[in-house]
Amino acid sequence: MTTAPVGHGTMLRKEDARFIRGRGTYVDDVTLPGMLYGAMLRSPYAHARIASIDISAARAHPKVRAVLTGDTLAGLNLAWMPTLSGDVQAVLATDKVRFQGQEVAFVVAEDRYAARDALELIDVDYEPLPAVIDARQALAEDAPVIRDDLEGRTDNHIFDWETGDKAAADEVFATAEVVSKQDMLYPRVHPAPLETCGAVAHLDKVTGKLTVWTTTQAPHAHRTLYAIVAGLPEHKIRIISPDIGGGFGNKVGIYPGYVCAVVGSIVTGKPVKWMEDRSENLMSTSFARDYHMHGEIASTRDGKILGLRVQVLADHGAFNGTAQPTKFPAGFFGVFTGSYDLTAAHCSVTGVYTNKAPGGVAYACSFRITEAVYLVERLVDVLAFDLGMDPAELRRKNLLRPEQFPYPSRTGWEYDSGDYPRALETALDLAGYAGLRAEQREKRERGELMGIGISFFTEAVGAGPRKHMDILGLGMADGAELRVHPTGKAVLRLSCQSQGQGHETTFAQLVAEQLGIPPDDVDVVHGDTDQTPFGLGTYGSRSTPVSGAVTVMVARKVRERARIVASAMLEVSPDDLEWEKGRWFVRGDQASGRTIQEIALAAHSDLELPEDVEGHLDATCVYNPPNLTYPFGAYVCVVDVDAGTGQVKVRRFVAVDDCGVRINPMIVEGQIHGGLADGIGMALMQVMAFDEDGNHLGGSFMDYLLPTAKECPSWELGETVTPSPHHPIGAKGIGESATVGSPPAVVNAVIDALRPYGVRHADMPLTPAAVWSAVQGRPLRT
Ligand code: MCN
Ligand code: CUM
Repeated sequence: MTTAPVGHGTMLRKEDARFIRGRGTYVDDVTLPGMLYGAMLRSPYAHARIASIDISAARAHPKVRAVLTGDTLAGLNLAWMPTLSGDVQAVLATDKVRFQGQEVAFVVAEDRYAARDALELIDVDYEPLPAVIDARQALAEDAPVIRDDLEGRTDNHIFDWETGDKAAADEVFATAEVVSKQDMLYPRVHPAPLETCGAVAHLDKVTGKLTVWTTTQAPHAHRTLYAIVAGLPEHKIRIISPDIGGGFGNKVGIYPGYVCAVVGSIVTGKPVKWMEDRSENLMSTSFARDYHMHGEIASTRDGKILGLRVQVLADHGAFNGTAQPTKFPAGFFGVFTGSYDLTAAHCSVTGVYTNKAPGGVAYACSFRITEAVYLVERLVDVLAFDLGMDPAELRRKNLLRPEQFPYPSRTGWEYDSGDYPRALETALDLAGYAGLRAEQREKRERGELMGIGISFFTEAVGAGPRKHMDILGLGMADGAELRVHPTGKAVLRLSCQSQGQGHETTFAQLVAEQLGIPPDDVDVVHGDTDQTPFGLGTYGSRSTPVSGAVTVMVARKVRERARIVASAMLEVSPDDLEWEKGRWFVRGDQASGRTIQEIALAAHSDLELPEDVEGHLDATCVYNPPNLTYPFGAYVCVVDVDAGTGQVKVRRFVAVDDCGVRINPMIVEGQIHGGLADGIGMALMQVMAFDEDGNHLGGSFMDYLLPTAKECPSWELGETVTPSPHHPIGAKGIGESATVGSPPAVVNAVIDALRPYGVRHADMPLTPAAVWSAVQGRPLRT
């Protein structure tokens, strides 16, 4: 491994020094004097009216300090809280429970065990109601109305949204030589970070300041939400996001448990910790996907794709709590035209309530691009199947060409840069595509099932231009502050928040590259609203595109300030100075320079500076991106399927990613490895399933399966580098690319393997049972 003392390049992660020694500080490691513990009582029913709640026995428990119910919260006007999608969600149920696992009462006790024990002493009288579990039944005439709390509500409809040009798409389809159609489900899955969600809340009665240590990907946005919900001024709220043990979107929203910990602290006057267990995490926090999609693709007989038409039924659960920019109720699903040059496209999405947990986009989703990429990449393979064409050839024929960039998509996006054919060819070469097809032919003759799956994806990450994108009215921009100490060491303060992505390393590298100092001389501070500038946080792979950009800008600002100081030191005009990594020197006189460290010290000295220049190098910046960045990639997956058992083995996986300029190639590859494993999980083993009464069937890792090294091949990575034209160093996001791009590659490979059986499509997860059923011609329905 090479190490880069300055700037971009592979270097080991600074944060790993504490992580791999077990020395990180996670929320559950936070212990305060006099701290109490909260536990949540949850609904056993998916849909039931609450007739009564008797908390007297729980209250009488000797170690219990408080019991909160919906009624207690209603007295404080906190029984309901706003969701990130402009809906409301019950903090503790008052009228009804609307999904199994919903929060009903909160016990605060002297220790965790007493809190849990006391939950059993609470007596809730439920009157069960019929539940809506299948989204396809949610809009039926006789479907029970889930959200009767909303005034005038007579059905389970949330929104209708559409994008593209319907008339143009219909015209293309009316005259197309070939139209292929396919229904497909992207099942409900869960981000399942190893660290579950939790909070330690402490209201200091003397100062009136509320401090919340919490698992959040967006500390500043959370602070503003708490301010709105609790009616406290923002400067009286401090959100601290310590080390986070994986987020994957699970830690974007605010959960009832956080609010209850806050109220528990207000009521008892003590710090209150609440940490959910694994089942609570899986059953009640942000799920992902649950998109029922109908796709149609039109083409000429020789495989020129002309158009796409899509209808989606989106299951949003009991409260519309999806996290995405306000104007985008279906997230960025609108990029469903993918990486292809076509004439027209149209899509409509209908959101419905069901008796399931709220949430909706989490799990490395890039705001629903996961679903969009899966849809279009399956459709292209279905078309290849119908045309009898090689799927690589079909993609080759239709990919956008380099000269089409910046490319205005049919649904209103502007792809910033790309060289798609090169990425595809690089992947096919790495895989040895022709050889694989030859091997497959031989195996088929022997009756063995081998499949080769391709996917090509384009993402839109780095939300976003503030004028188009906000969350609850907060524009999607980020700040950075860079302080340079007299000795030339620096502190970078950021509004984004690492959950394992290595920001302490890569953001230090960004500053190091701009200032020409070692990355170890740059300390990165994030995750504390009292210590960092405002910004919207980390999700949608926006840290590099947005916070990365502002980091480079603030470092360049510091460099320019250093130039003025250097000009005073060298007694020349700033215009006569030239920058070389780490120092300013007088043009034409290499020996004359001053290093950034010398300049930093001089800036704090008695050096005479021009009147309008303050005596230090510190700077702040805010960045409102002009556009998203559009990373892309080409994946090839090779599987072997056992026809007797339906078992799928992923034998090889080639991933060629293009995220523009890479800051730290090792970290980028780690992000890709993780996302590829996610893809195998979703494609082959994961689904949040429910029975018809709404009982959750995936409440543990025995039922909800995570892929391990055993299911993963040794990843084969390649890369191309197409810089983003508008990002200051040409970087694009990478954090979700592989999770987005890999599921269709795996599914396409399995379907390709099943070709001898005439299988054209089967829904994820392709468990042995699902594969076996598909082979029998009776695909499973989730
Ligand atoms: N990077 C780089 N060069 C690039 C792009 C990125 O070196 N051209 C580096 C970045 O500096 C950063 C990492 O790669 O250290 C990921 O950067 P980016 O793509 O900007 O993504 P974010 O940092 O915004 O991370 C969010 C993204 C999301 S939304 C999910 S979900 C997800 C993911 O990151 N959750 C993760 N990866 C995860 N990885 C871990 N370990 N844990 C999670 O919870
Ligand atoms: Cu959508 S999961 Mo990530 O954006 O935190």
